[in-house]
Amino acid sequence: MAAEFPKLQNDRILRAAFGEEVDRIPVWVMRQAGRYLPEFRAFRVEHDFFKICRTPELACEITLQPIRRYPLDAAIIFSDILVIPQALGFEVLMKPGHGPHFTEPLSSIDDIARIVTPVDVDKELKYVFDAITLTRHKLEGKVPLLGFAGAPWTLFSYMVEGGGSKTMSKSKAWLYAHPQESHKVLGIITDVTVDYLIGQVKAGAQMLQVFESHAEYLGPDSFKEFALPYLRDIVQRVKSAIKDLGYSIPMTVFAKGGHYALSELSTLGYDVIQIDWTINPEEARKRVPDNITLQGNLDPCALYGPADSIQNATKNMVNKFGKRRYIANLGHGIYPDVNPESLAVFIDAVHDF
Ligand code: 1CP
Repeated sequence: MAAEFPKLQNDRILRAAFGEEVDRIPVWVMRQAGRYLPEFRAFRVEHDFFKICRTPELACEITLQPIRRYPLDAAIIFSDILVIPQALGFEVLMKPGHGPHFTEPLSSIDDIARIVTPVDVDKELKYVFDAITLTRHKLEGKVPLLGFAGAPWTLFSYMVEGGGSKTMSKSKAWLYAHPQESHKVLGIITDVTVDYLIGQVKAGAQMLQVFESHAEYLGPDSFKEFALPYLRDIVQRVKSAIKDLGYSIPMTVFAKGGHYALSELSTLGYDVIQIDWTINPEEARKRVPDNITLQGNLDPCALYGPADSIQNATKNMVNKFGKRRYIANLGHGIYPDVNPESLAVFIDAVHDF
């Protein structure tokens, strides 16, 4: 199937992920297709968020917007981590300015019976696979296309909280009051996520990232019990299945605020570990063995500074990571009120190395 896609012209990010030499440091940015771009905001006036996700032509168009504007080294398919809870039977709305909203979150353990499982991903998430295949063609081999999914603990916390939360106290209460049931739900999410990521690769994704965005709410012990085993399960099952299909695809894990678990994360089988801006890259290198690539980690707020300050911060960051086994990125998604010009300064500063 891969042979049907246009030939890849820029494989820097894949080479860096596998520890091969690169002529210049690859760079992409989380949420690179997003509200900081006027062309994205124009789209959102006309289209509901999940309608864009569910319409391959629209998702493809949004994915390509930042690629047209900037010399990025990867595209990431436009979608959201919450398409998995939707496939499990939850209604999720995206309220402009407020973020995601579940109409009926998991409010008691009896609600576990409402979860629709098993999920036929080829049917329920076909729209994502179609968007990936279309985008892979439309990219014309310019840069690799990344796929992604939310990690089980992060999705579980949304399914219980029903939206964003400052403390995650409802979902953490489940971990302490109902550990057995929590594991059951985490297992259900893991199974569908494995099928989903395999489906993305079959559809044309050339690299995969798993977002454990809510790692910061756990601690070493709860992460070890409720996050780590599922992150391991995902990488091992996906890698083994795609290997049987003849693919070799790098996988990245991002446990935001989870530095306390960096050593353990390094043992799971991911090729790349993304870090946020609250850890010094030199410290991260010490804790992660040198057969793993690091990705990150400029403070997204650095992009509010003037050009010379962005250039200095970027230079400082790259010097700390070193050029080998490195993919440049922000430490979290780009904020909606960043000036698009500032992103260009960041990308150029990385490439100028
Ligand atoms: O360009 C890209 O990076 C691809 C698209 C992408 C990705 C990878 C979007 C589009 N969302 C995501 C992942 C995602 N979604 C994560 C993991 C990464 C992270 O930590 O940021 C998370 C936690 C979500 C959940 C989510 N979706 C939030 C956070 C809410 C909270 O709890 O604080 C929000 C605001 C969204 C909506 C969303 N997703 C994507 C965009 C561009 C937007 C803005 C929606 C809009 O236009 O109204």
